[in-house]
Amino acid sequence: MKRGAILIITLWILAILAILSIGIGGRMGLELKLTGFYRDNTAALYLAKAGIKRSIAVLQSEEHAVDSLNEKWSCNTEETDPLFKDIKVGDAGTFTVNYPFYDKRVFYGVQDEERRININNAPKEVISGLISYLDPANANAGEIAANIEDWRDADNTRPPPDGSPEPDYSEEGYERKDALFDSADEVLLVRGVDQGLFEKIKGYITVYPIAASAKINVNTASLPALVALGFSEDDANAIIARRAGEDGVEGTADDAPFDSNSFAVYLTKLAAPSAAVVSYGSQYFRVISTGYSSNGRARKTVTCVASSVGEILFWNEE
Ligand SMILES: [Ca+2]
Ligand SMILES: [Ca+2]
Repeated sequence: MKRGAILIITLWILAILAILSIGIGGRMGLELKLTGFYRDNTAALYLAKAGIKRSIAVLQSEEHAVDSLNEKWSCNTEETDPLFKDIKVGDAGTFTVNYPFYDKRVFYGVQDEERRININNAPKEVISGLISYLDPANANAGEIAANIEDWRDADNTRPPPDGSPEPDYSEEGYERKDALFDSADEVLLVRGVDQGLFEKIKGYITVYPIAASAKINVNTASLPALVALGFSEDDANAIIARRAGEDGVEGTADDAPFDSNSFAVYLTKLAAPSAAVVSYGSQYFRVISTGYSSNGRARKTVTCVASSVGEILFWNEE
């Protein structure tokens, strides 16, 4: 009788222990899964960061007096000299640094910011020209460009001969910034810029460097950016055709970038403020690097803007 009771108690204890261990086991399984998830994500992030480091190293190794679309930082032909595509890092995984070129090709490399119109410092005629070209039905391009200039400059009156007060934003419920743009979408706060216009121009504008002056590289600028500078569409197309070389394709070995001598004939066609911002090289670059964990479970993209000497101006992880 006593022995039977002990047996039953023992069985109960075993049953309870079994239930407990199943519970702990389940918990451990979840925790292992979470740890694995964390490990894969961390690996992917650091792989993406490795791509940023590689990009900056390539930028630092290059001369930037003349920068063109076929240089190794811009468009890397991975068969001969893989720098940016599916680069293996130990057993952790790979990174790829790439971006879509204007014609939808994928370029393995980074983009210069000087191919875009910098809304922090471009002459207002250039900004107006960009809006007119990308949004031809917009009758207020000149006024919007003036508003953008008012937003970014420190004073509160328009330059002479106008001299009128800059628009005030009390109706919108905020104040005019009177300071440089920190991000491109901040331009949505400027009077006259709505979502529709922003969608049209956002691929062609930058705020980097956040500074009172910057250049536009005619060796990398898009057709809209060249027209914004003041070139006719024909001239802009001729510039692109010339720099593309004999094969007519940009980013290939036969590209023929401009320097100040070969561009002189075009430079004379520009008004003085536009001519003053033309350059043939670039100093700021946008790097989009994606890391992939080796088991294919995680991927992370780091986007950054860096100077040619490795200074970081913008950083985003997702
Ligand atoms: Ca102002
Ligand atoms: Ca070419």
